[in-house]
Amino acid sequence: MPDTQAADYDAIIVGAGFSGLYQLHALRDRLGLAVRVLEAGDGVGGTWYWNRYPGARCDSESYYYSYSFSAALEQEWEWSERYPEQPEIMRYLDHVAERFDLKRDIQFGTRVTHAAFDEAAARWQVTTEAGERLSAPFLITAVGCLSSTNVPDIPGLESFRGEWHHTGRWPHQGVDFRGKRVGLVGTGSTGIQATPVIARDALHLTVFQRTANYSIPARNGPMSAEARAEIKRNYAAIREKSRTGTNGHPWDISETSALEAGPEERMALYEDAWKVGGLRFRAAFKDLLTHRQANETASEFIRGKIRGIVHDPATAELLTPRDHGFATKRPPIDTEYFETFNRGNVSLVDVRAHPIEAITPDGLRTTAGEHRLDMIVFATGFDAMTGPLLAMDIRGRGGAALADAWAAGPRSYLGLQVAGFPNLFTITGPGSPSVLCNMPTAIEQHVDWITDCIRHLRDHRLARIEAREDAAERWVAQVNEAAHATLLPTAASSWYLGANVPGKPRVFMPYAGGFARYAAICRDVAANGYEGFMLGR
Ligand code: N01
Repeated sequence: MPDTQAADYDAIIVGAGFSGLYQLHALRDRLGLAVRVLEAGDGVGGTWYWNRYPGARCDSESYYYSYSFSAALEQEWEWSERYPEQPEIMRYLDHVAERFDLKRDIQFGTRVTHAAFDEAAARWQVTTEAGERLSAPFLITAVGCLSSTNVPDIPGLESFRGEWHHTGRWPHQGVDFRGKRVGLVGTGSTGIQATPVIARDALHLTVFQRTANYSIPARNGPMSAEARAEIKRNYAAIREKSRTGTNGHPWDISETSALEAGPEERMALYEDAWKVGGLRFRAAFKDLLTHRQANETASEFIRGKIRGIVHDPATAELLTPRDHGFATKRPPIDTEYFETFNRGNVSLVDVRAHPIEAITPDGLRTTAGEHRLDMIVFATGFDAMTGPLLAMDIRGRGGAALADAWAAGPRSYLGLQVAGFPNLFTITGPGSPSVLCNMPTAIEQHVDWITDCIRHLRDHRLARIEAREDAAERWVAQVNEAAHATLLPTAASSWYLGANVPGKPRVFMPYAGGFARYAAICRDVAANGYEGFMLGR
């Protein structure tokens, strides 16, 4: 490591996606701090910078998958579609970065490899891959929940003669599928978005499915000028609804139980929700995520839709999820996913029944035989929530490693801080609603809380804040309790539980008690003098 003087700042932020950009604006422009953002990519965007795969589009609707902190920004930006495509979100975030003059404090192409808390100086010492050293009293991770890619460890991958890509590290110049036999591994939200788009261009697409998934039609379409104007007139109310709801989305969850509705009424409501499409299908009844039988009515409705869409009964059956309930894993939404299996150039392979054994120079071999491929796309997801944090080798008091503190799964207080790691804040960290929520809503709440907390410390001439071990202990129990009050932990292969990464501890990571309830807890904690934290000089 070069023996150079560390550059000093008031705060260092890691990541320049939705959270890092807003955190920079809040600390620099509201508190007047000297802030440095370190970003591995060559541009802003975070997860959207890396996830450029075909069909990449947001599952939250554009008008609320956006910042609310600036009314002027809300009024001037024009979303073109119901769900924004990856390039449109990139244009939006680039616009935000320019409009608030953020880029001058962002260092691109800079990956953080090490961060250690120097107790004597009460400062974080941060080291980058290039050996650069920076220091600041506060370290804020804005690294996203789904940014550490999970490429399965399949023997023989290095021998493959064709191209292969993970969707979360998609080449900037794009990929040409024309005339190619493409294999796609994975049928989560990403695989379900990519399948119809790849199938349009490829000579042949083979989808390798381990777990069949429910999916709801997105019903994407252009946003009319009238719809845009109406939204802009109502933005304050829309944001208020997002902040006071369960998932940070601006809509109500039905008050009706799926079990109390008669069969005809229930069917009619599901049909209506299917027509509207999108994630709000989940809100059709109040108990879809809390009551098994209620959940089964939604699951069975979607199974019926799959049977109705997919012509070949064997393919339809294989695409039909039976091992988990609807939305117990993060529900995908799609544009003609199931319809794509009616195309002549698409086939489906069951790698649950016949697991993948190896990648060969010419394709992929399962226990049932070899599939010859020119290209492989891994839509195999992420080492979610903890992966990006643990990749940085974070050391707290006494040199203790975050990896050791979290050896049995993540432990935090409010998903904001970890005991033993003073002045480290984790935006949308494990233990917060984060991925169960519309992300910008969750991000803004965290950034505002962190900003207010740092303001409080400065106003009171305090230098440190650290979560107490007993408070973290109680919070971990609350996170567990909230998860087990729902059906969410029942899906065996869910990344919410870390189940998709071999060897990862099975712990339900996000807080499932609802966004509004969580935000109220955070507010109360601050109002009660940062209860559960130790503050010091
Ligand atoms: O990843 P996933 P994703 N052999 O983990 C399979 C967000 N997102 O990238 O279920 C064979 O959900 C795995 O199978 P199984 C959203 O929150 C948002 O799709 O583990 N298969 C599964 O089918 C989402 O939930 C948007 O049995 C293997 C798939 O790969 C999250 O990102 C768009 C395998 C992985 O699914 C992650 O979604 C896209 C193996 N060895 C994503 N390993 C928007 O809103 C894994 N699989 C824009």
